[in-house]
Amino acid sequence: MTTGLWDRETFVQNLRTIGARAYHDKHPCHVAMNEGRLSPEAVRGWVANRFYYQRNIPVKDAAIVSNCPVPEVRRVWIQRILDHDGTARDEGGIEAWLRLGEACGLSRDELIEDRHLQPGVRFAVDAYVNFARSQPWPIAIASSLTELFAPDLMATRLAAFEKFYAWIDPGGLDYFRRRTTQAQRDSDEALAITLEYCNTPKLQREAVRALEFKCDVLWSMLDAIHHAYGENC
Ligand code: AHQ
Repeated sequence: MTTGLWDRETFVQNLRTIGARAYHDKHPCHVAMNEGRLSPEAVRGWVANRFYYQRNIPVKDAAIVSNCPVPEVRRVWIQRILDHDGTARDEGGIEAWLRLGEACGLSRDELIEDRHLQPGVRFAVDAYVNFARSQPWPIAIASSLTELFAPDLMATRLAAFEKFYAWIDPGGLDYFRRRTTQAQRDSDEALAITLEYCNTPKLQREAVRALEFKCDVLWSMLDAIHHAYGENC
């Protein structure tokens, strides 16, 4: 990569190049999932382990808000906490993921008590939360830019679940339905903030490295799930 401050187009292209190489839509687990090759046990293992990621997203986002001194950015970012926690007990993405678990034959307590949580998933997610707590807030926001690539994956996944996993109650798929639009809004906001506040050569390169780190977080989670649930995941 060249030295000096990148213009907007170059910065965006350098971020998108990371996803094109390393985003987890290319992980063999997701390829198998989207081709309908996951066993029910593997789907349940993925749902149960991804719950640990989902429940930690608002914790990560609250860390970013707590580190950010800019009210305009906090006002945008606090919505992400509500997206997952909801504004009442039976709302939000965490609740929707619990319902996905029930639709797959997992009890709410199995997810809430992390009964199926794999060590590698725990360590990858905890690394992400600690990254958000310890990095400068613009760099932590840049790490969420994996969502630039999420809308396509969400749409592909939803179609695959409806086509290949009819044993799952379709009502459990609401999380994926809402994420297609939420991920687009999220990534639009996160990209605008990253372009505005990662405004030195050093911060621009740290933003690209943050996206590489986050791709490794997501990839490592699937490696651990693949190790636990066998060939077709
Ligand atoms: O469901 C996902 C989600 O709520 C988020 C928040 C965001 C972040 O702040 O890092 N990233 C993210 C992602 C979600 N789902 C993943 C998937 O494959 O289902 C994708 C992941 C992402 O692209 O970062």
